[in-house]
Amino acid sequence: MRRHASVTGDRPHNSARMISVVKHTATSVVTIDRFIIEEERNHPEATGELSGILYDLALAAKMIANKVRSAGLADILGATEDENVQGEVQQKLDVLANEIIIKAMDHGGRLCAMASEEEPGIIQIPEMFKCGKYALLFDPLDGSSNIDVNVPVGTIFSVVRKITRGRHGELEDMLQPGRRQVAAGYVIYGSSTMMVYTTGQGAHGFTLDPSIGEFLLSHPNIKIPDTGRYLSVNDSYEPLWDDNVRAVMRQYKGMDGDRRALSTRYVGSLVADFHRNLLGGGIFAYPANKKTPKGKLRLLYEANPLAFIVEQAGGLATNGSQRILDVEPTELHQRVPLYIGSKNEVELARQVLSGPAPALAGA
Ligand code: AHM
Ligand code: MG
Repeated sequence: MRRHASVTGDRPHNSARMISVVKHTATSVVTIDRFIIEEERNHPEATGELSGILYDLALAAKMIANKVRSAGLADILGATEDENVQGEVQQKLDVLANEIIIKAMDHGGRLCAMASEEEPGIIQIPEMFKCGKYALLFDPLDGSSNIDVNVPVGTIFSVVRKITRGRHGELEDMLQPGRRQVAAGYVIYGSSTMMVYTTGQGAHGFTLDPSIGEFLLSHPNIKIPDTGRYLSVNDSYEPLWDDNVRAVMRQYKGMDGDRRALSTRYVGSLVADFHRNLLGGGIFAYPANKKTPKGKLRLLYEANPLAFIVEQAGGLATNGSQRILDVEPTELHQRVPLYIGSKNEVELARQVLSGPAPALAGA
């Protein structure tokens, strides 16, 4: 298992006044629960509600991991007849993962509402439960078209503070720019199950030890290399891209300019592509194209949480002209072009995409 520098050794990003409370060596066994508690101690004003949300999400992740692992055996592969709000056919595991998260999160008294990529509107907290001061947004099972072929899938989540006054959460609570997130993370159900999250004190990764059912700290304070090795993009949309997008892709591939060519890797599961690039360095791009002028990925459920993590790891995320975390959401299921990963690669995308249309060789 890969180990990074210890938390005590690296000062987390944006909290100069933070005290280091997590004391461990590279071989210490630290559960996610203990890590969350120790992070919370950096905030004497904390009520423990955010920590509670993270525990519950870790529990939901374990339950989903269990379903994903036994998917082939349990004969639950294949599509249901329902279509989700995006007009896509839902896989059964999407439905299950959605239900697991709602059931794990609705009764804790910490959330005022939820929003899921699989549901058209806000999910309210049932009347019988207390409402809290946070809202949760999530993509229960990203990359679900890969389920049938045993390719990694993932869960992505984002937590924001409630800003409206009533008991229940409202659309306004959900439509906050990503820079206001208080926590975000993802779970990758791959050769092992990993959860990576941030509360703005660095990005930390935990690997599930299935023998004891615990997430253990395996990747404290993740840092993405400034220059990447990998390019993750679906090249089959090339005929539909505009010239600026083609120009930046040619540079990534070493066909123009003086950069070393990146290696292409595209799983087609955002979480898997993002995770590889976060650890190894690289850029994931889902550009706008003529058929999907706003791109495919969702600002609130996919781009914002991963942008929060990548920035905490020293990387960047842009839609081509604007930092993802500064994009003002106007609707729940809003899509956004996404360029996310190593600083130097994302910066190149920003420069080329916000510049004048280039004259392409052979165009
Ligand atoms: P989903 O949330 O419906 O699973 O769709 C998102 C997925 C991402 O995981 C992945 O990066 C992308 O769609 C792949 O799209 P494409 O097949 O167009 O390359
Ligand atoms: Mg998704």
